[in-house]
Amino acid sequence: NRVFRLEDYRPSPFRIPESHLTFELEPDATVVRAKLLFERADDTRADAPLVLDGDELELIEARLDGALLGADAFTAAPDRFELKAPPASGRFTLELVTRIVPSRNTTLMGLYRSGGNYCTQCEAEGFRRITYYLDRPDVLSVYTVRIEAKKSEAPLLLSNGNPVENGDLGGGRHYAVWHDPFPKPSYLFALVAGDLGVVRDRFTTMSGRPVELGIYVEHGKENRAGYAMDALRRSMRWDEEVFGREYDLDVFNIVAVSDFNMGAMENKGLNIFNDKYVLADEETATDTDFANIEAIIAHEYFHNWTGNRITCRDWFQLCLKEGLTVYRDHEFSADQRSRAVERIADVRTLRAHQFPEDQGPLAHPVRPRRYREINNFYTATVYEKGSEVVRMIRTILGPDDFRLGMDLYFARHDGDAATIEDFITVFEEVSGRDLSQFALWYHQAGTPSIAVTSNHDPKRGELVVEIEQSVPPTPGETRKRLMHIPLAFGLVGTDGRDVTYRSAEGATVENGVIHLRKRRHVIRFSGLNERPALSLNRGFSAPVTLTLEQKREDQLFLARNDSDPFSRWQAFTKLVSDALIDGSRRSRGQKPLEWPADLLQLAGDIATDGKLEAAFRALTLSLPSEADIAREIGSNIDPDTVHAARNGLVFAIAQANGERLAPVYDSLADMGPFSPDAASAGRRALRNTLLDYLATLPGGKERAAAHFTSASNMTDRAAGLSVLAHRHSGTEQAEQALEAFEARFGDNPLAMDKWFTIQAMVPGASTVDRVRALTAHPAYSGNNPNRVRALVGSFASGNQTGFHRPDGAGYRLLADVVIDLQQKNPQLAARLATALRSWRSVEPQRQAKAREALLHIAAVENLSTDVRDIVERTLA
Ligand code: DPP
Ligand code: ZN
Repeated sequence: NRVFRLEDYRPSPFRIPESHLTFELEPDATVVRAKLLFERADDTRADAPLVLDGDELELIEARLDGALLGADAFTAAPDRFELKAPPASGRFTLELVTRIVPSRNTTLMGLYRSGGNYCTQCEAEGFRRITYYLDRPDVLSVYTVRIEAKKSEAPLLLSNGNPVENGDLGGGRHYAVWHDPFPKPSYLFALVAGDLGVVRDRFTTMSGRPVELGIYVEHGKENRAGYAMDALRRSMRWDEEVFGREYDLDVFNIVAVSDFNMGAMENKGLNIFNDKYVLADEETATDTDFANIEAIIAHEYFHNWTGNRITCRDWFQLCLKEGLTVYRDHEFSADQRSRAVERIADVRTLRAHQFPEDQGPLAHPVRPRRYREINNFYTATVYEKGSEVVRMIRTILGPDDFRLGMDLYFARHDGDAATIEDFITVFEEVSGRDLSQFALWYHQAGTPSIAVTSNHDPKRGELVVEIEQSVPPTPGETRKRLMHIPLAFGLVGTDGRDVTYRSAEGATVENGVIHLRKRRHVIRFSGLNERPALSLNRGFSAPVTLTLEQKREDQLFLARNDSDPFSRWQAFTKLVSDALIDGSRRSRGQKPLEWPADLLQLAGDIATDGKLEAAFRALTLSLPSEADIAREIGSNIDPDTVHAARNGLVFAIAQANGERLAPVYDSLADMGPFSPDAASAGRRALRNTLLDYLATLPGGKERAAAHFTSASNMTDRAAGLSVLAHRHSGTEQAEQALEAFEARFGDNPLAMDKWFTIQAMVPGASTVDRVRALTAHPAYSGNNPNRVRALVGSFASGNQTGFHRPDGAGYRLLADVVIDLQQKNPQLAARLATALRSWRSVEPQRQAKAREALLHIAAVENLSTDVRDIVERTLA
């Protein structure tokens, strides 16, 4: 199948200034009448035919300027419509009537049914499953949408833009008309029809425009939409205050649906959400759920400017809207919560998801140059690394020029389908800087690696820092160019404060940032009589892997004293990682585990340091995951030894500090009414993290059981259950807790997802069988993406010892699920299959089994493009 290449981009030969759509909704036969006004774009051949995209469409009728078209005037296949000789004037109206079957649409792309309602998902190429169209993001059109449906089945009729008209059609049917005055690409089209409850609010924009807000959920779930509404109002205000962006329609609606491939979708004026990212209350949602809701509500809302008002020229530019919008939602969360804690959490996510992608067979640049299936490029690289690149632009320019650049971007490109070059240019113009070398961050794949040594000369009062950069080869890119890497740093004196130096030579050093541009820099900091500790890549200013030759005493010192909390976390985590890598090696060699006493002591000191934010302590004490450690080890991994090492360190920290930890745990006991705010969530996080340690000590099982039983919110309850199930698997307490949870939440699918995930994550060889058995549980559904991800997805990506069972049973389970899903829901199946992407880094026996599983999938006949693309790239 076909490969799409960036260099093949050509502007569309036609524009569609107006699109008038009428939907006659029926679950088994929906008729779509599209009346499209076409204009030939002036710079093309006047005799070129008009070719429209389709996907599984059935054409009923075609009219040109009102006249029925004869069969010889066009060709229509399920995936393509061609008007052979468009009128010479170049301006004409084409009316196309198609029939589609929402009830049989299991791909969750186009128009489909979820929970008895109609909904749509059109990004990236789902609109062509609704009608024939120029389904590409650089064709912008003003949409008027008329929806007709049975009143009893669909009292609610929504689309993009503002409501203009509604009425009765007789025969129990009614209609509504929506008009969106902002030209938009087809991927932002949305329609929802059904019977839903609503929560309403109002927002007055900074210029005084009133906006009606609505969040639509299944009846009876309205009281779980309050937090999402609050997050929406805060997002709207924040975008005004921080980016000067005002909302632009009379209404803003959000609809929560239970069958959704992504987190949510930013359709103009009508966001459609996975209900997991709307519904929350203390009884059913964890603090993590609340934080995710806040972030995703903000993300989709922010797309109104970065994505909708300014969209992408083509799908290669996906990061133009996604990386930038992730950057904006990260900033929002940092402002709403604790900046340091958010940064640590974001970096953990980046390293857990983007680094393995960048270091494996699926590596691609933030702006890819080729794809076979665009659905497979909604990746951590495009999103998370894309956000890091924007963040680096701000680091290089400083906040004022960055804001000027953003203002210019909005002013210059409003209404455009833009490119990464457009984006970079505005920052070059406002700052007068040359960002051409920096732009490699968009064009070149792979995680740059930085090696650093430093040497202090007391006689000269000089600190000499040698820094070398390299970018490892990635698939299709063997030779790499040198990057412009902004490394934030500090030279930390004995009191923990940064010391000042007289001058720095050997690289551009400005505002606490070293700008690496060459392969090797030797930087001389002068005026330093005492040797400072080097704190490097502060705040993770550049997404690189850093090898810093540093004295252990400096690492311990920075972990205790660096004035930058992120750096303290980083220094501690580095010490822990090194210990865990060493522990894995010992475990592999069947040697006893040994841990440095100063590290155990440090962990206890952080846990009990009341001057540190609780959330920070919790994040620091939740040690790198087994997958993190495996990634650091890099090759020939035996996940069982990694597991043994990590468990061993948790136990050693608990043993060394247990007497200090228990009082802290007790002092954090839940008091007063629940609040999802960051400080309260931080206290719960710390208490729950401490429980995980204390659970390994005598009496720990009973403590965890009491924690679970007395929990008054889902955060504590799920944490208690998880500690019981993971640290005391198979015990009566664990089994009873699982049963109690099921009895209480059996009819709440989102809560049951936690139950599935906790069981899927039970370490050890027998979990494969448990996961297989759970696929037959009545609360499970192999058709619902949330269920599949909760059970099979978390098993494959989060359970190192279970998934990598030496006999390959974990890989086979994943392959079976992927094969079962690959036609029904190709997008979801392909996403699941990426869990095998790091197969070459495990030890040879497991590698062989993983390869078998991949080949087993590859051998399936009629493999969907999505899955074939992932499997073939993974095997290549
Ligand atoms: N819905 C996805 C997102 O907002 C794709 N646009 O990131
Ligand atoms: Zn997005």
